[in-house]
Amino acid sequence: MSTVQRGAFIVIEGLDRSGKSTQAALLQSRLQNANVSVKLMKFPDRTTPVGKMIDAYLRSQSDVDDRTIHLLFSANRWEAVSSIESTLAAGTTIICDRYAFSGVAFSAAKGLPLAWCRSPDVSLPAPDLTLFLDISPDIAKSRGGYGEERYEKEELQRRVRNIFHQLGDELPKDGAGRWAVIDAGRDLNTVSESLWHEVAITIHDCTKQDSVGKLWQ
Ligand code: Z5A
Ligand code: MG
Repeated sequence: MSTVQRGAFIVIEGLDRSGKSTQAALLQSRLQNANVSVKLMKFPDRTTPVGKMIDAYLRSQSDVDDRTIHLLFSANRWEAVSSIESTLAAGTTIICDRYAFSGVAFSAAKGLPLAWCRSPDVSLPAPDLTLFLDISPDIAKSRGGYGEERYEKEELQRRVRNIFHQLGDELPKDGAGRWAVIDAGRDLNTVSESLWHEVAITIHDCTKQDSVGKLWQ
């Protein structure tokens, strides 16, 4: 009888327009070409009832109190937990475009206390690897589409970047649950190669572990 080795839980984080969605899609096809079973996820997941409320807020079609929207972003992750756990247990690797680090970084940058922001996401499935696509707000601003949604303002993005770095500094730089900083200001293929290097290490290592960890516990 063979045992299924679990998939890796890989999160891509970063500022707006750092290339997360572009790189997540590239990573997915590269893994598929290497015969790795892979699923792409994205937060916010705007397709669920909670996600539709978030979408209306982000597109400034509704106003929601800062704490309330924070809890909705978190609820949008919690509603996906059973799917994340069963997918990983079945041996499929997840590439997740934004996660709880975005949740804390954006709300804390608006002025909410960091500890308060973190608490609703405590004990979510912990990523085996978080790839932080680091980019200066100036370069991000020069990329397509910037400025269309609620949070796409330069000063806020600077504060968000600092909080991301603070959250990343708490995580290990090697081994399980590590945080890898990727210079996302480079050309698409160079960034993609850096991500591939980190992902290959994690997929190799994490399938030896039994179950996914718990975030911030
Ligand atoms: N948010 C929150 O507050 N709380 C939470 O818990 C969560 C999120 C989960 C919407 O997120 C907002 O929700 C976001 C955080 C907040 N705030 N804002 N603003 P979203 O993920 O839905 O946002 P998005 O619309 O997907 O945009 P994005 O993620 O910011 O962009 P991206 O995915 O990082 O970039 P991209 O779409 O891949 O690329 C952007 C452009 O740059 C595009 O034209 C590419 O062709 C180009 N590009 C990409 N890579 C390169 C390189 N290397 N060189 C040159 N050009 C490039
Ligand atoms: Mg995106």
